[in-house]
Amino acid sequence: MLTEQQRTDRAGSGAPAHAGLAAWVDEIAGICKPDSVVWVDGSEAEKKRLEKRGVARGQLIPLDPERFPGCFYSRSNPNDVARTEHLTYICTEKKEDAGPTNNWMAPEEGYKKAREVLKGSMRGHTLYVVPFSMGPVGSPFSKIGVELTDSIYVVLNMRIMTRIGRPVLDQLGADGEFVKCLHSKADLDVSKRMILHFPQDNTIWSVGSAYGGNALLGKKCLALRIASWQARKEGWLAEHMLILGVEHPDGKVEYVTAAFPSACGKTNLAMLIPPQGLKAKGYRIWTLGDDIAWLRVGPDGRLWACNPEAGFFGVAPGTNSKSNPNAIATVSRDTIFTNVLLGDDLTVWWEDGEGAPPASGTNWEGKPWKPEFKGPDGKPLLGAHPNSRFTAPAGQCPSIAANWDSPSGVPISAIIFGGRRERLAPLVFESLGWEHGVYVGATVASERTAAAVGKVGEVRRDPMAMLPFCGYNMGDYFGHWLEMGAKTPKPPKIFHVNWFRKDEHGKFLWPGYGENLRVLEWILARTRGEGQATETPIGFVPAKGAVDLTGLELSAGAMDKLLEVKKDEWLAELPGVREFFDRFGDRLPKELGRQLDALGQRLAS
Ligand code: GTP
Ligand code: SPV
Ligand code: MN
Repeated sequence: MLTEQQRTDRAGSGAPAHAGLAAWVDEIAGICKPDSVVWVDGSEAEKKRLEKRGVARGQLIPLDPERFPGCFYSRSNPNDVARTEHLTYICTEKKEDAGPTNNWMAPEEGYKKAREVLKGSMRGHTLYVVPFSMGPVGSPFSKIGVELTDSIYVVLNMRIMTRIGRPVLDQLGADGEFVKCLHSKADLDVSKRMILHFPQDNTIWSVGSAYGGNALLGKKCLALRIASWQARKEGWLAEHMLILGVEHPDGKVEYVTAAFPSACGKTNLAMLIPPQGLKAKGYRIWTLGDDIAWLRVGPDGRLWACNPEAGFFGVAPGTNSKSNPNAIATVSRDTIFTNVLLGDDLTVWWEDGEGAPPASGTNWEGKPWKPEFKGPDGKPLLGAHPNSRFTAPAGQCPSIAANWDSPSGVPISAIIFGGRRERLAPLVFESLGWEHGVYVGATVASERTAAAVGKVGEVRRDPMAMLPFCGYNMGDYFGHWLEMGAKTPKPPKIFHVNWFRKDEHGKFLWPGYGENLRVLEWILARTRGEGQATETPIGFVPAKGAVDLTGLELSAGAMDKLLEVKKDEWLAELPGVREFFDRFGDRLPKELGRQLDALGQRLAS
């Protein structure tokens, strides 16, 4: 317990009037034993102090102030460069409540194991207290968290990715509710790494990692795993989705959300620039979010979406001024680059990046690097890790919507699911209605990417792109989706896209990126009851000529291949779906079983 004097001192140091928060910080400090505790206020002066300290401690490297003003480089431990799904746990009282797709640990055991690692883990370090709001401070969508961390890198990233500091404490008041987020790098030992979620205690404990989704606890841990649990209880949705607006020539803007698995194109789609051939139509795309959307039923009976984040933590490799000019402009200043190539001239570069690489530098592993160097496999030595990232404020994006941080969110016309599949899934199809749309989302499959540790390329089921992020039993989650449709008077239509279908030579059939607007155009036409379509067993696909291909040179027959629905291939997919569904036992909503049977019948007839 604190003495009165300690309380007064703390008030002077920026600590809150919130007794519960103060007591919790004391408790954690008692376990981790930091040399000091600093309450983060979010000010500019504080940012400068932290940057200086990060540089002095070798955690940050300032980049060339001419070419990258306000930017820093950071390299995480080579064993710590992607989310570790196998070390991520949902710690509910009952194992069934975490469900068959999550790792589970009993809460008592989770706390005990992590406490062993946390004991004294912050000796010689400072414990930073970071109050943050997911969503605009004070918006009915928003949730408050407080992250305790021993990493300056985490504080500076949280400063970009969320709203932090004083205004959040003021909003929290003396007794507001908050998610208790504890993060300690500890000694970055993989064998002691664990990312634990205690949804019943509104608590997250992450130890032994300093990488993105493992350590920036507002992002996947709070805004998806804990929030999905809260959303089910409170009747809304927390989803792994981008939000974008399509402005029509008459100035009207329609909004869509899209859920694609990690590293499958959300940031790119959210920042899309209309291709040359469609320019004449006068479209503009506005970015509202690139990774997470929280959706609620609005007073008008539609679904409204809000981006709980305030920045982008985007994949660097492949980002260049041809694929994503808006992202390149966004990261031109005040950005943190993680695990890309650091040039000796204090610039950064990544594979398929912007311009020529530097003559020499240090790669993501800390190895000397030159363009001609080869790795142990005889291939060019990678400068950047495939999951290297940039962290940049959303407001810096040239396509950011004026209303991107509107407290009421934006009304959604279409929900799009998608995966990365060489075969099977056509470029786009429309579901037959909400229930079928939920089936389509629940059966999304995608090839693994470098965003998580594991075998890249392997196809796995990734329902609603939420497999690694749903904080409870996914059978119940499907049920919640079905209920949300039933209680939304004017639900959006649900679609599925696949930008990644390949030809027999292994080349992408669809050019993707900006050209994806052609598909969005058809999707939005369908939501207005326009747009020609052909009904197939899996849903509606665009009729011949219904996707505007003006100015696009596709190889002969490519569009037919892209829209082809092969009954035998889809039939062959069904046993795998059934097997997946069976894993949920009686937690699987009956409706999904009916949808699967009905699809089987449509395919067989
Ligand atoms: P997370 O941040 O991990 O959630 O990823 P994301 O879904 O935002 O993916 P992102 O937009 O960063 O894209 C990941 C990779 O997919 C990059 O290498 C892109 O170049 C590539 N990509 C994005 N859009 C397309 C597309 O339309 N076609 C093709 N072929 N590749 C794409
Ligand atoms: C993802 O993997 O989906 C990301 C990056 O957006 S991370 O923050 O690491 O989760
Ligand atoms: Mn993501």
